Amino acid sequence: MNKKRCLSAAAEIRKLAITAMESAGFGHVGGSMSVCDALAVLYEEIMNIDPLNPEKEDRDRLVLSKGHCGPALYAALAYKGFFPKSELLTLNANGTRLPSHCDRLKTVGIDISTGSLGQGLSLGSGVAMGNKMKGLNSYTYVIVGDGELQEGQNWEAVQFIAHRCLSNLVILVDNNKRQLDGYTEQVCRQFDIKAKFEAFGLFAIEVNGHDVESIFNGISKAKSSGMPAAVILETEKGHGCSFAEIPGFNHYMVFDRGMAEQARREIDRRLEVSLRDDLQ
Ligand SMILES: Cc1ncc(C[n+]2csc(CCOP(=O)(O)OP(=O)(O)O)c2C)c(N)n1
Ligand SMILES: [Mg+2]
Repeated sequence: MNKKRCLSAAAEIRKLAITAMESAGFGHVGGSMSVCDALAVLYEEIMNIDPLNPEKEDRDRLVLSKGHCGPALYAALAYKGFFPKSELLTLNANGTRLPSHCDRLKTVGIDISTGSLGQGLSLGSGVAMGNKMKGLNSYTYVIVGDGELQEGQNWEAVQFIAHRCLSNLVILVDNNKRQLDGYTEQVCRQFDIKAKFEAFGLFAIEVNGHDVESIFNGISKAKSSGMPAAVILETEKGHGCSFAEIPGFNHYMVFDRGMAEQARREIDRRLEVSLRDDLQ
């Protein structure tokens, strides 16, 4: 993998997501930031997609089951050229093609509509099953939140995924330890997420969800296991956005241009540091 390119992509996706939410004046900053590094690796290094042919049949699919983090996915799609970056400024505005939550009928590059938590894995398993039946060489990646995993429908889907041996499906858990109104541990403990997936017969691996190399290696191992797989991304809610890296409530934030500008400057500075460290 090209680490430098992934680091730059992650920084750009973070900045674009902040810019999109800045235009609305608010947004799901915490969960959007925690998933940016995974989106960078997926779209830059892993997924077979073509922005010039977004409907090609054998493309890889992405289901952002935590659909409230649409701005992060829109940022990744704009970064890849699915639509102009300037369109990000229409986030959530009347008549926009970029609603706050993902809508496959509105946005080019979105494969599945999401926002009602708990359903993306079931939908993704149907997509993976259909593609397997068609004999397509295509992977389906489903990103779920750790709070979202409290919903029982997920585990029904995991059972189905194991039963049908859907080795063309990779679940990515954004384990940012927080949900809407607090720490997941306090709201409803997840216990050992990896052990739970393994108990259903999946290959499971934990990786540092803010380290592009670890993410890449984790997804590669998941794919080469030949089994349905889960990659648990150990992340921090709000990661990389200075005003969201706080211990209190950072799920949904109202912020102004000054805060956004400061955050973008900080992202540039951190990117410079990581690129320099990487050269040493
Ligand atoms: C079925 C359903 N119930 C409630 C909500 C409201 N809601 C939006 S985000 C959220 C918290 C999600 O937490 P988590 O899955 O951990 O996501 P993240 O931390 O990545 O934002 C909730 C309860 C929803 N979107 N769908
Ligand atoms: Mg969470």
